Amino acid sequence: MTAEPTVIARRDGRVGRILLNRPRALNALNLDMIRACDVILRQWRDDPHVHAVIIEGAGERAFCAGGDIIELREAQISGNRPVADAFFQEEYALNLLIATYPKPYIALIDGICMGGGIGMSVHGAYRVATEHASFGMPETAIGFFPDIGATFLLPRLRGHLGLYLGLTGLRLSGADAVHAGLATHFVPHAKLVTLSAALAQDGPSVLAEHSEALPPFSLAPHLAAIEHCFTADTVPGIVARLEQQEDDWAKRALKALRTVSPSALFWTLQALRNGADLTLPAALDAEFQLTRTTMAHPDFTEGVRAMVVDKDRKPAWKPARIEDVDPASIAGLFTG
Ligand code: QUE
Repeated sequence: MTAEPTVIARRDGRVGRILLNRPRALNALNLDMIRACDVILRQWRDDPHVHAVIIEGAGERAFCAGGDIIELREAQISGNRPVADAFFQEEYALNLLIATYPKPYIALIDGICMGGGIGMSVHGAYRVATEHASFGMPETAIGFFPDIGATFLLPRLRGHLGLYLGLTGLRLSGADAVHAGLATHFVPHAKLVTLSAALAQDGPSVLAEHSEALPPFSLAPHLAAIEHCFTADTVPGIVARLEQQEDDWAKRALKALRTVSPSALFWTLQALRNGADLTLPAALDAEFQLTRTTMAHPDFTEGVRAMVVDKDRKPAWKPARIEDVDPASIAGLFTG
């Protein structure tokens, strides 16, 4: 018996459908899946019968939880640079293919959408989120950084929201993701099957009539504080401004910053600043260079161990405190 394919691609009416099909791994992307998506997207790009692409995740829980970081950690430990290089190079090339796709690319996001899952959706023209959707860029929690073009995307979100999301790794609901600009339409889970069939028939023009009015942005009361805190010059400066805020929102943000890798906060802040002035292709190139230096830092292997392999959620960061990170050691990661 052969294993079920991890990517299922099929034609349906006027659209091509891609199903990320690794539900037990929350549809996390491995290199085979990245290659399969690349092949089918190139084929459909030149197929006059395919007018749009719809991508979804299999199962109830996730659109796509990220990349296969356990394999990347093993590559790092065994010194297998070609495996890690191939993964990131091909993943980022796929992100760029989606961003420049000449036909409507529509992601239906009905569960967890993090990291590499953001890369498979947010670069496309249409991102439909349900009330089951949860968006996040949690890489600082594994001693990495928001990649997949996030160094381009996040600094362009309004009100410095991207700095807040990329540093803390905190999640947004589907409706909040529309407010933030990560998603484009909010559709109730109960209407998703109907919408999906209508999209196959009539294309993206049906999106508006199936979309729901948005509930208020849950971060609205905190936008001024986010702008104030996350425009500080340095990581310790951001922490100091959060410490002066009184409310529970600031306490949660501070707790998140005190939990993730201190070093990752420093290199993420720098990477997001740099990305603000780059094109998407240049940002992806810079991210690729940064994968090589940050993966070699002990916090990456330790972070993936603690959060994904052993799941003890108790990473031993080096250094352990934000106050002990040497800024000079961070600058060296960016000089290729
Ligand atoms: C932070 C992250 C990731 C994470 C957990 C974090 C991440 C990622 C995964 C993940 C999830 C399910 C899988 C898998 C990996 O978890 O980026 O292989 O099956 O991809 O706390 O950044």
